[in-house]
Amino acid sequence: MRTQIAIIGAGPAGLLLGHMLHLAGIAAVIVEQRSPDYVLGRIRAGVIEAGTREILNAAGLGARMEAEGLVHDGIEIAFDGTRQRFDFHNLVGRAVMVYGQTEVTSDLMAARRAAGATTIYDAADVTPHDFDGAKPSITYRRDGITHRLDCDFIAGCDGYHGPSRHAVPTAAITQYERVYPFGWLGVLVDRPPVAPELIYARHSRGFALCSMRSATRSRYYVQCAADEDVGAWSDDRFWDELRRRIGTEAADTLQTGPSIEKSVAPLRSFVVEPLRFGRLFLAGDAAHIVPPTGAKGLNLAVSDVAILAAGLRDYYHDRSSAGIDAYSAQALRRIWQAERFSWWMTNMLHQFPDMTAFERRLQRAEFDLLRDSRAAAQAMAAMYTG
Ligand code: FAS
Ligand code: PHB
Repeated sequence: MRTQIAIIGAGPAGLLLGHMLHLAGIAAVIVEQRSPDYVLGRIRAGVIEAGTREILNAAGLGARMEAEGLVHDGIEIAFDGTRQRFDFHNLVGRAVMVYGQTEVTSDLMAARRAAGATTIYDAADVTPHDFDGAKPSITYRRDGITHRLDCDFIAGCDGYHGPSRHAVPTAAITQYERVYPFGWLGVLVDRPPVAPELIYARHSRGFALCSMRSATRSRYYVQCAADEDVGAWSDDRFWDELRRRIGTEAADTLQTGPSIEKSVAPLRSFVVEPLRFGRLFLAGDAAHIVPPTGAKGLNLAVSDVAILAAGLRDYYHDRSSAGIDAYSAQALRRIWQAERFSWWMTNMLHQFPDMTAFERRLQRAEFDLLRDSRAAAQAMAAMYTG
């Protein structure tokens, strides 16, 4: 089989890239190791930045998001029980959209089906080949048969554990990483959210986040050990711990119920440079990871793909390689700003096992600056809303 762009991974990055290329009349085949249901079953991001909302709408993907998503003009940060609201509309004139990654992925899958474009699910041993030459290809095994897909370019949208980045010779790639000494234990519950907007809570027992997916479905997180055993957490134990961390006002209004999903996510900051290796491009989590504190992961994947799709459009429409040649440097500028913001939010709000009294006091100073300085609050709001 042959196509113009072979995309590895049918997560948000791969599906959005496929959609944008389809709109530009460029053929792409997506090869995914899991089933569609498995991909949809992963509970991940919840906040859509203003820029991401614009990109999805411009690509004709925003109808259900605009109909069902929740527009939020701000967030609250609770610091040792004191809650402070940050009004994004007043600070930077922007809002965010609360709309789960599962829904974004579902909308992307529906668009791909409507386009009649090829997505190969349940593919094993997906491997990129010869991307340092002029005739790249990928191979994969399905139904006991090894298939080869010849292409002009390969887009590695296969997430942190995918094969694309690992296929690059180590001498050609630089990795930057910070692994955090904790994780997030997340719960999904069909109960109304505890507050109309997200609450990020810093507490001596650890960080907590009150988020949501709709007016009747909430998403909560508590900081936990990086290797936490999710089986050791009954729902009651989770709700008791969450109440301790979010302050009495929120704790008194928290509506609990049976969890419909419960999982532990490790936290790391990670970037590889560059993002292009001959005819292989890396995008999304295959290229970078941020701690979810800043709600940047999904949004970064979207901005990578928007830059890459524009470059590939110029290549095929205008025979200009300027866009794809500039992809890595352009994407990395945005990536590193999101990495800094996510690292900063994570350092301000989490308990670190080896934190000194001075560092603990600095966390308070960071919060006080946000509360007392409009300029500092505007900087945070600008980064959070994207
Ligand atoms: P994805 O990982 O979503 O997709 C990669 C795809 O490639 C997957 O479908 C995978 O099955 C496939 N793949 C992997 N190996 C393959 C192979 N060998 N062959 C073929 N296909 C292969 N972001 C936020 O903003 N907020 C959050 O709260 C948040 N929580 C997260 C929790 C977890 C546990 C994780 C892992 C991530 C979380 N993220 C969060 C970040 C997340 O939303 C990612 O940024 C987003 O999924 C990035 O999308 P992709 O780059 O498409 O990567
Ligand atoms: C979520 O709703 O899953 C969510 C929201 C904001 C974050 C992280 C996760 O910063």
